[in-house]
Amino acid sequence: MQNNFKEKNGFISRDRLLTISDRLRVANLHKKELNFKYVVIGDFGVGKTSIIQRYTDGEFSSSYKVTIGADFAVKTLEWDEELRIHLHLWDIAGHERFGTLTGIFYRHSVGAALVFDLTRPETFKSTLKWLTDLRNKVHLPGGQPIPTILLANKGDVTTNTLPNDIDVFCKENQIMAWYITSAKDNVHIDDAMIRLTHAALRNHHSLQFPLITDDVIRLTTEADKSTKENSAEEKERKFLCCSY
Ligand SMILES: Nc1nc2c(ncn2[C@@H]2O[C@H](COP(=O)(O)OP(=O)(O)O)[C@@H](O)[C@H]2O)c(=O)[nH]1
Ligand SMILES: [Mg+2]
Repeated sequence: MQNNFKEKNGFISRDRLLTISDRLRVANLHKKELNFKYVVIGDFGVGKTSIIQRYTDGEFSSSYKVTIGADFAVKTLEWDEELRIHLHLWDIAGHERFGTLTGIFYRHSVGAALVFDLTRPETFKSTLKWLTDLRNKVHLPGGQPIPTILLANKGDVTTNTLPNDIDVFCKENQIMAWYITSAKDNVHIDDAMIRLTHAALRNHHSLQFPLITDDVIRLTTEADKSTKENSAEEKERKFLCCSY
C-alpha cells in the first residue's frame, strides 16, 4: 500500500498526518484565549500607525496616511501550548489631542506603547504630556499604572539623535523598558511587544483585570503572521532601561 510505502521510506503516512492534525485541532480548540488591549500613543507623525501596521500586517508604507478616528488592529500570539493571546493595538485619532476623548480611548487598556520620533526631539519632550494624560485616566484595578514601554522610532534614519536623559526619564516615570525601533526596517517591535505582554500577563495572573473590549469599533486586521527572528546585529542595538 502507498501509505506503508511512504512510512518505510521515512515519510509519514497520510493517515498518521490526519491523526496528528486532528489532535492539533482539538488542542487548539482547548487553548485558553486572552484579549489584551494596548494603546499606542505619542505625537502626530512619530510612526504609531506604521508600527501597528508593521506588527500586525508585516507591512510598511512611506506614503503618509492620516489616521481617522480611533482604530485598532489585532495580533494573535500563540504564547505557549496552552495559551493564545490576542493583542488589540489601539491607534489614537488623527490630530492627536488631549481631552475627554482619550479617556474613552484608554479604557480597559492593560499596556501602553509610548512612541516618539528620534529625528524630532520635540516629540520626546511631548512624551511626558502623553504619559501624564495616560496615568491620570487609566490604571490597574489595584491603582498601579499600566505597564508602559517607550519606543524611540525611526532608528533607521541616520540623522537620528537619542535623548541623553532617556534612562532617567524611564526610571522617574516607571517606564519598564525602551527600545530604538524602526517600523520601516522592522527593528525591535516584536521584542517590545513581547516585553509588554510578559508584564500584562503577570498583572493578569495577580490582579485578574477585566479583559473586556466592549468598546470595539472594528477589526481591521486578522493577523497571525510568523514573526521574523531579529538578526544578531539588530539584537546588539537593543537598549533596555529599567524594570519596576
Ligand atoms: N524612516 C522611517 N519612517 C517612518 C518610520 N515609521 C513611520 N515612518 C514614516 O513617518 C510618517 C508618519 O508615520 P505614521 O505611522 O503615519 O505616524 P503617526 O501619525 O504617529 O501614526 C510616515 O510617512 C511614515 O512612513 C520608521 O521607522 N522609519
Ligand atoms: Mg496615525
